[in-house]
Amino acid sequence: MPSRTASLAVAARPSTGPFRSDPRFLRDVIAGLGRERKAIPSRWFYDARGTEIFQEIMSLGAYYPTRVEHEILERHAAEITARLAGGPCTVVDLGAGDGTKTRLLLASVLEHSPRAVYAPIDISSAALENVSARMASAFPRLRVSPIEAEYFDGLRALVRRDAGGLLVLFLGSNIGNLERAEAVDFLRLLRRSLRCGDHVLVGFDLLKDVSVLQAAYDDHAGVTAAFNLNLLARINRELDGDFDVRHFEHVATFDPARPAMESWLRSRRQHLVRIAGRRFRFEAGERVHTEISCKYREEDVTAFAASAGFEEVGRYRDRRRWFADALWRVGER
Ligand code: AVJ
Repeated sequence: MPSRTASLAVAARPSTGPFRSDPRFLRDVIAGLGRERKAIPSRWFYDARGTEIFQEIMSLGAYYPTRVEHEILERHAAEITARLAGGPCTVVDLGAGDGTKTRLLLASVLEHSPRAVYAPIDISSAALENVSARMASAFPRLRVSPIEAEYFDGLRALVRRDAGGLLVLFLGSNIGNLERAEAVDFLRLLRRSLRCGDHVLVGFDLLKDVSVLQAAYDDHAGVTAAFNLNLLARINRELDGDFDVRHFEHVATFDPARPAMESWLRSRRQHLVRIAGRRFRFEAGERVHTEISCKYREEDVTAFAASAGFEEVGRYRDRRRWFADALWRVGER
């Protein structure tokens, strides 16, 4: 079970090669569209185009998570790094993106430990090169050690190689794409991959007014719609599909029971689609589930730390309490 969770989280990254498509993509699409309730995992959003559209989402006024977490790190980076008691020697970045938020932390880490190492872990060499180059030019004396690997393989290699303490970043509420049980598995595996005295900083998007959530996940400019619909275009490109993207529309709903925002692609009419030689029938109004973005209460964050076996060292929020970064420490086993 843990290894499945690991690859789930890892795959929330750009795809690997430009020409060959991942065989897991075909498998997930065939299985997901063959189900009674059709679904495609959100990990497949991030091909080159999807990554580009996600960058655009992050620059939207309505997409608050990036902005408010940036605010948190701007306000609290010094406090966070002061909590790291003597460390860390290595800042590990899981899902660095363009590294804008990580930069705020690194500036402060480097004040305490000038010999700190920056180690982004990613399965996409393009993403790694990009963020490594950005960090190296922002901090000319920073030691940058990119690791091209799945998250937990990369961590294992680091822990074996490095004597110093680690600070592992998992920002942006990427954890929200996991169902709760999967998130617990992920955090437990993370905890087990680390040593006593290591720290993690995990971003959680907090529950807030539904109108704010709705605007963020169904923006007026249609960027989130384009992001969601790109999944179908990617299937056409990589899996020999014949989706007419115009026959689908983006739908974002709020489920108060989870609570979570969910994304769907809704078929506007009854039609057939061919993918890799197979046929799939869509009814008018039928929806394909494509993403869950969990929203958390403060006590959920506390419960995650407890069930994964971390000790909470600090929790940092923006002024409106829309987002929280939790700093957890690995204690004695
Ligand atoms: C990258 C998973 C944090 O769930 O908010 C943005 C992805 N989906 N708009 C999120 C996303 C729709 C995003 N994460």
